[in-house]
Amino acid sequence: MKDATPPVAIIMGSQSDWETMRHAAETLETLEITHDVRIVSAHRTPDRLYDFARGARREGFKIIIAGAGGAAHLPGMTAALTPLPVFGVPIQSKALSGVDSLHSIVQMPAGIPVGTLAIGRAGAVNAALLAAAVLALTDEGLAARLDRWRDAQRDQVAERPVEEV
Ligand code: RP5
Repeated sequence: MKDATPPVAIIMGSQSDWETMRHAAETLETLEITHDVRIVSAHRTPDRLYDFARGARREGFKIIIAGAGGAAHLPGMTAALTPLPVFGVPIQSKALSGVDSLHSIVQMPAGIPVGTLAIGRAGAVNAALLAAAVLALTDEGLAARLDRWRDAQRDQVAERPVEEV
């Protein structure tokens, strides 16, 4: 029997994006949220993008996290092709430090939303946490895990700074 489709798809424009996007995957794993990870390039594999995005809802995905850098059209084109929520992660590019990626992803025209996160690792982690928060609306077990994750994060913050050597 075929395994059930996981609720979250993580897609990225290139193998080189994985160094950033693995933080989204690791965060989902910490929260026990199953996910699929794929390389889908808006420019180099446009047919793969079309097939994935057009079929994502039918396949059973609920949320798509899309990371891309530079001329980062992947999140926006994915959002144009599926009604599923799309969270975009701007990859920190070498030439322009990710400002190019951020501007490419964030400036969507009214009517096709992409929930755009911060550049780099913070964006990847937060995309996973946002996906978790959405899924937790209808999953009490996940809601409890997310509460515990936030409690643990809070408990790690010292009251006062220490001298760093
Ligand atoms: C984008 O081009 C990818 O998302 C990646 O961030 C960037 C560079 O890709 P590579 O040349 O490293 O494959 O499409």
